[in-house]
Amino acid sequence: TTLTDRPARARERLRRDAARVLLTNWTGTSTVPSHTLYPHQWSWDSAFIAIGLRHLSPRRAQRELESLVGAQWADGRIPHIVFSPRVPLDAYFPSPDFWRSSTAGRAAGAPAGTETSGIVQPPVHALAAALVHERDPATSRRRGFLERLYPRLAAWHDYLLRDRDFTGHGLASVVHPWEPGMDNSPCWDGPLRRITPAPPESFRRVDLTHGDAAARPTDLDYGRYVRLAADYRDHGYRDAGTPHPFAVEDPGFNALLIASEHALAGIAEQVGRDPRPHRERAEALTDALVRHLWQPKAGMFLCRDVRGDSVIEDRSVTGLLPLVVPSLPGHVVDALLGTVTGEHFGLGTGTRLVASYDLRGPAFDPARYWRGPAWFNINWLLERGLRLHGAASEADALRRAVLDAAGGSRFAEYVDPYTGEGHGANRFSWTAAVALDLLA
Ligand code: 9YW
Repeated sequence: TTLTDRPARARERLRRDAARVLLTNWTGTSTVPSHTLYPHQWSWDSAFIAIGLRHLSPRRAQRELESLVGAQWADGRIPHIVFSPRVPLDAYFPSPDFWRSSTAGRAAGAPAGTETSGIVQPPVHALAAALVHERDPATSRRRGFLERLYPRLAAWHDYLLRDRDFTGHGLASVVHPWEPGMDNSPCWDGPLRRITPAPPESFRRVDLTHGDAAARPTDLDYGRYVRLAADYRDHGYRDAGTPHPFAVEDPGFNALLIASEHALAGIAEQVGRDPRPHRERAEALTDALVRHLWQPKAGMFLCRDVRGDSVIEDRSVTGLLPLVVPSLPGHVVDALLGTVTGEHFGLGTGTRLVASYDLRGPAFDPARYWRGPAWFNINWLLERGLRLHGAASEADALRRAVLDAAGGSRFAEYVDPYTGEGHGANRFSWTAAVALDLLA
């Protein structure tokens, strides 16, 4: 059967259930990923949420992105969390009194009236803004949506390429495992070994009151996350002054920057600005990505440990995300398509959805967060990438599998890639959002 064979009633039920998740998780200005586990606004979550919300309310989807960029720092960074002042401090850790953005981040341009984290997440926002605009250009124009977003998105990309290019490769580095959005990926195990964890008694994990410890990062991971974030904060969140002992060139993060830079070219055109600098930057980034992170023997992109000056050999799904990049060399596309369906990711042969980590890798665990489970935002990106590069039947199959797993798991945060069994929070916003988008 194909997607269109899915009985109309089942599609309608899934659409209604997904819509209900997004309506319930809307706070009035933005959407929480989950009321229990993540009760504030998260940066890349908001981008995926807006992509789904545009089918329910284009205006609300615009506001989702506007409220996020409203917390942008003067140096251009879009913080990974925008804290809601209405949520108690002990509802999430690290809380605003840990990050202290409005005081510790003042020199880097943190806003005075809003508390945020000081790190970032993958730059998928310009892509989201373009898709939100396309859904209802008239409302977007009437509200001046793109006019307001364009300079902010351009400043965001400028920040990444100005302050985060540590190697001179022309790629952005991430400086904390939370930044690529894949917290406990086995790729970070090596670089993290150099970091002395903060003592366990110096912080209290709130996540374990909502989540199963076996499906979450470990205490040792958390100690290191805390140490890195506190050091960045204590250096005023200034990249030039911080040693950044954890620095990684991540292919997925940079691929999303490329896709967003292409989207920004389209947005520039819409608002009467010159799109060419964005196209040129997208092409330069694509060349740098292929030159520095493509690994022909692995048939995929691999991360680079900037401090250790070495390739990180673990195969993470981040290395397949460059499929969203339009102008990749043909041999790279062919190899990536082979890897998605090959023994390490097994799409269509073993797994239902693409796993977050190598099925054959030594650290693979089908239930532990970013060490194996399949994630819906990632599978949405891969569906798009497969379609972009002409693998229509694989894209159709993945679309169907995402919808089945989303509905079957009650919109779980992440699922076992083999069985589709849900883990983490349920009624998770981006899961509902990408399902709505794939149904549209
Ligand atoms: C954290 C909110 C975020 C996601 C990340 C995911 C997790 C933990 O939850 O991060 O405390 O920030 O790894 O990708 O954006 O859904």
